[in-house]
Amino acid sequence: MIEVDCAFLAVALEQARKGIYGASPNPSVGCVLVRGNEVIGRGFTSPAGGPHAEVCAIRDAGGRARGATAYVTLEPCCFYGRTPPCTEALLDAGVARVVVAEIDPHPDVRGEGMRMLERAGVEVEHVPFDPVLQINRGFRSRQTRGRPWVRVKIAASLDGRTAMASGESQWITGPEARADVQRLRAESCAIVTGIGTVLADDPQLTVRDERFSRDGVFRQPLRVVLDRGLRTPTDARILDGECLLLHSDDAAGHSHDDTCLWDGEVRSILDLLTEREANEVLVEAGATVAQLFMSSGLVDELVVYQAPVILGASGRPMLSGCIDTLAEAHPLDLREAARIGEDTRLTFAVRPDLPA
Ligand code: AOF
Ligand code: ZN
Repeated sequence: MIEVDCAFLAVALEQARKGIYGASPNPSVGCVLVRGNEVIGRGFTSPAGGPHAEVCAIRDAGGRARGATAYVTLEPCCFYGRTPPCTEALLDAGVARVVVAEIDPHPDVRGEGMRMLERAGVEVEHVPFDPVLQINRGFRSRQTRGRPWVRVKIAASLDGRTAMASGESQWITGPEARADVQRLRAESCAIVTGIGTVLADDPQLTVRDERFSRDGVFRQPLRVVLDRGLRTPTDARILDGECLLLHSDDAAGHSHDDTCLWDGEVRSILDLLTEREANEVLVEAGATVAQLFMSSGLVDELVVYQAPVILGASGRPMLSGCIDTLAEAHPLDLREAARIGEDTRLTFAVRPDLPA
């Protein structure tokens, strides 16, 4: 039975994957309704305010849901948020059995969705299915750790240089790697960079790849500039769209309307982003900001795109910090090495995995 359950949870996971570029701040959830081994309805989470996966699947089944089994990647919600509880929708539709892959870590749910269904006579089963956990690591992090899931991305040469001494850096990695970075951005609710990068590259840090739009609409991440002195030029491209400038208390004013006082700590950036309901955060910056994050103990993943080129010892380093003894070296845990065009993408876990 567990094998059949996992097979249908895998179909539900395919649905959940369709929602990842649009669901935040909600988790992306997939749901399939099954009757006699036949999938009769499919659904995934709509952008915030829209129907959840279960409601979409029930609608897709067009009145055939009575007596069916619902396979959901996340426990059905049981409270009124922006939308009514899915537990009620499942009961109204007459679903007989619900199989859940992950308990919803939201404090108003945490098993209560399952208990509520059970009390109403529905057969409920929690079948832990690890492949679903990755999709909502950001949502889970925010609910259980009170901070977003954090990824640092660095593009470097074989000898670990990110730019020439002059700052010249476009482009070290190839077009395929840069297209892959579009995916990292699309998965992120916020992107953090530094004033050095803004002044040197005038980046947009937006998602522009059609693969990540939904019906032609892009969900752009909030861009955050660590700009202690508020030196971001008023015509900087990063100020187009949602952008937050973090500054110190002796900074002069700025005409931009979204600025915030910042004490220089990574923890306070993450507190601010948690308040803004950011699930996943991407750091795309130079050596100073990358160092600030890597040394904070608050980074979950490091992604390095390594180009087959040597830039030499005068090039800029990946991180600005100096380490004197091997004992103080930063240990990393290599999770994946993949070839992306001519480059290599190395994915490292920086902290232990989140508890499920
Ligand atoms: C589900 N199915 O597809 C998702 C769920 O404000 P609302 O009404 O959109 O509710 C958001 C909460 O619902 C979110 O914090 C999380 O606990 C849960 N997400 N639940 O049954 C879904 N996305
Ligand atoms: Zn729901």
